[in-house]
Amino acid sequence: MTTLQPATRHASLRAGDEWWKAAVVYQVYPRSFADSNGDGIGDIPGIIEHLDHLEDLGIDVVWLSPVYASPHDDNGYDISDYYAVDPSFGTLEDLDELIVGLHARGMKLVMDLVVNHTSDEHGWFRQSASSRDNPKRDWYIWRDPRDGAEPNNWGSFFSGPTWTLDETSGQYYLHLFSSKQPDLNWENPDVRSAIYQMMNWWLDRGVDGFRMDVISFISKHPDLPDGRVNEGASYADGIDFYGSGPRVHDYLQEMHREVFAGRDAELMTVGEMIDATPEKARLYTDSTRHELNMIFHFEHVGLDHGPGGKFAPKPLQLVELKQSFARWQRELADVGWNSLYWNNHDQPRVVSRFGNDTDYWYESATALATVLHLMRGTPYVYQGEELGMTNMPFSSIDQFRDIESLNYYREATVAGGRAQAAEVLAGIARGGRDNARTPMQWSSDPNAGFTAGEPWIPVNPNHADINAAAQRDGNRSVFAWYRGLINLRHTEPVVIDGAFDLLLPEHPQLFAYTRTNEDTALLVVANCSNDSAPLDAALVTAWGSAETILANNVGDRRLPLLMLPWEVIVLKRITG
Ligand code: ISL
Ligand code: CA
Repeated sequence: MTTLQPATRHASLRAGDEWWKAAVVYQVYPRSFADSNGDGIGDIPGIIEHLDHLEDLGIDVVWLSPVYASPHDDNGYDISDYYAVDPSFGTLEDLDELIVGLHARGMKLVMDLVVNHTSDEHGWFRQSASSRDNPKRDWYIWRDPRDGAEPNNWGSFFSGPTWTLDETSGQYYLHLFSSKQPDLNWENPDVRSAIYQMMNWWLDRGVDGFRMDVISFISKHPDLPDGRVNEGASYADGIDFYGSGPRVHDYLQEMHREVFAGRDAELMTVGEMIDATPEKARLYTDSTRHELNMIFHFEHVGLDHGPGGKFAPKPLQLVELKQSFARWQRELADVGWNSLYWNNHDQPRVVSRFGNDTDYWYESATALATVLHLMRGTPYVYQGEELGMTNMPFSSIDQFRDIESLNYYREATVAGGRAQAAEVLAGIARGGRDNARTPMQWSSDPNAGFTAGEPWIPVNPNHADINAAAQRDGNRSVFAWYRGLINLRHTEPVVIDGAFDLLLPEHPQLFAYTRTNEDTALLVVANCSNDSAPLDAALVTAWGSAETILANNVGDRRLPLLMLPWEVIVLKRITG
């Protein structure tokens, strides 16, 4: 068993390289991380109690999902005050203490920035809705009815139309997400400067950057044209008219001038972009354009969506997955930078989704981690991923909390009747976001050590087996494997700067690639299937004499003629 070694920070960074190119980011979803006061909701003091876990893992940056004041229609992605911490999460002083605690351990804090929309309970929206001539009316997107109904035919991400009628003024307001998440009008310069001011306030307070929620949606096509309605759908997908809209690059460059210029060397920015293509990503992340350091695209996490969407999934084709990654690696090789992720608070757990969470739980969790982490880009680890946390065995609708799943269930069962209910439930059980939001599994104690009270969402019953306490000290654990991968990025320059080349692109089981720079070559080969896979004899010959086995998750061996199910091997050769 070749075990990856624990962390040494950043020995692999070369002079002139941006620090975040050698960094690994860990996402904390505060509601589900650790509850310090027994109210069943994770909070900031709970995070502070677990800083050792993050330090042991070796991560460089924490991305904290929203902790701002919020009515929690969408678990904090609906903000009612950007300058306040929600009491359910703690206080501003707690947040200051978290920043100090992270900085003292050499880690940074990146805040979630949700500025495509606010809560409808934000003071700005309250004023905007108060009358047609309120000075903040134009801070949101208001339109007259069209033929007595919605101004256009766009559908919301959370079911239903993107428009809600305000009875008082007789106008509709736009919301791409829930009706409690009205979209801000970025066309208005006062909106933009209020946002920049708020961002500066947080940076002055010591935060180290932002993960920008659906930031490619901030510039809408001025006419808000109708979209095409797919067969069987009630509403159109309007993304062509708000995804990377006409002024998005102006806004991001202005944001850079107003917020980041002069202090961006120590900071990090990453934008969430559902509509991103490699071509768009190059524009957003080309460092000479001064927009963002990197983006999250959705291509690889859409490959198992069926024609009916995320709640009607189809099997993943490994060949498509590899070729998608390879294309992004290639397109952002000379301009821009990739972010690498399997999981976040919106995605089902990868070991259940693309791996095998029963027969090959450890092997598939470590194999998938390895192929992701050794590509070029900045890897993101979502809380619990480092433990191989799995999807939740949901069996009834009252175990769900997520507005997206609940609205979808309501709409689909109304449309399809009771007969459809079981099928719809199976769909949200597999594809729903609550899979990522069950509490972090700290121990085999009741409620997985997450809370002394009643958790806001059920704990996965498998916490008796899968938990941090059981994994932290062992060598053969998913946690130890992640720690090793993070250390490899920190110690091997080739992981950061090496050229990426996909091998065996058409192979249906093996995910294999090399990374090469002027003095080192790495070979990564993973069998991403439940069956053994013969290896190409030429490859075995070529790499049979490699000096170092960096990692193997089934035993201490060089390239075999037959890769076991979910086996992964990483070899290193000095070439220069
Ligand atoms: O994956 C998705 C598309 O169906 C959605 O789950 C998700 O809403 C989308 O990825 C946008 O995500 C971000 O903005 C939303 C928020 O609900 C998500 O949690 C956030 O990550 C609205 O702020
Ligand atoms: Ca709490």
